[in-house]
Amino acid sequence: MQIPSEAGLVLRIDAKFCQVEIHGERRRLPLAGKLFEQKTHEKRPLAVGDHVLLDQTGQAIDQVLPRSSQLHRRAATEGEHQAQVLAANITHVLAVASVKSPPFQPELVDGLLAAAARERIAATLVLTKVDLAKKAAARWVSVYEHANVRVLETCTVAGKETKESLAELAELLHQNRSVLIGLSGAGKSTLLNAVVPGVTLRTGRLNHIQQGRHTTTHTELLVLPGGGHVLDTPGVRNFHLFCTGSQELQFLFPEIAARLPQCAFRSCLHNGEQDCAAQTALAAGEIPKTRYQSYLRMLADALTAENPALRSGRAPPRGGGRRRPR
Ligand SMILES: Nc1nc2c(ncn2[C@@H]2O[C@H](COP(=O)(O)OP(=O)(O)O)[C@@H](O)[C@H]2O)c(=O)[nH]1
Ligand SMILES: [Mg+2]
Ligand SMILES: [Zn+2]
Repeated sequence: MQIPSEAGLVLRIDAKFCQVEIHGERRRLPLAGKLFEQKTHEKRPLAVGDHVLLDQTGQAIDQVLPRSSQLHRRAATEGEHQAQVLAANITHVLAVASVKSPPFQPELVDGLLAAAARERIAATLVLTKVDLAKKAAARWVSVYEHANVRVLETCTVAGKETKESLAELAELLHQNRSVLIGLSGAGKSTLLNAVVPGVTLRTGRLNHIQQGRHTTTHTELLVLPGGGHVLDTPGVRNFHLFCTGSQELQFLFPEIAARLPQCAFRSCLHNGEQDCAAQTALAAGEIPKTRYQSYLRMLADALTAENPALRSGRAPPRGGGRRRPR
């Protein structure tokens, strides 16, 4: 996509203003009222990472240019049909998850990876604090190997640094416009401080975070010396996909979709159907349990969105109703 030279890059969004990099300068600019009037399915008119144009006076943001990619989730507080765009125009998603303190949350990680896959954005799982639980780290590495996900095992504690994986992370950061996303306290800001010279983000003591205090309070796109941009985000607790169809979902879980050709039904959702190869693989330990559970939870979500009658809290139909055999 060609970005016009007069376009600015949104680095940070505050209550009434945005910080924009434009013509090599950092400016604080308001949004023109018309941006709020356009009805879209998005919660806010623009996101960090957006390319924008100014109005004729050059004093307000007037237009948001089409995005090459976006990482979005279903807005937590709004209706089901609103999306929250966490980052626009990014080329790499870094799902950051500690192996311990706070505990690894497979459903959150799987939601992030699925959202990236859906937008065809490359993704890496960054396991942090491997010094605290080496065995658990190895287990998660093997789970995500099945999913063809690149995993970096990291530790930033002085004297125990995982030099090789931190160097790989630095390389990734310099080559991409990336977003670091995961639970609060996972170690995102600490990672950036460790691998990007000159960056000193505030990091938090975990006991503060457990009381619900985030140390990274806003999302800001950092321009890295040596190339690349990175977005350090405050923590996300959950990540629900926005408007993903039940048939489309399995293709975001490569190790599950790979079984479809062997299932009895061409449209198998691997949700209790007869002769389902994915369920056989699960029973044989060839598909990790946590990945399958994440898939089933997201499937229940997708089926509910497609069939509002299910919204009363009833379980999704097992076997997915009528199926056409092969
Ligand atoms: N043991 C251990 N603690 C870490 C490591 N990385 C970060 N921490 C701690 O985890 C806490 C949260 O880190 P922070 O970077 O603020 O997390 P964020 O909310 O994801 O940005 C801090 O107290 C860090 O010192 C690590 O590799 N090992
Ligand atoms: Mg932080
Ligand atoms: Zn199946």
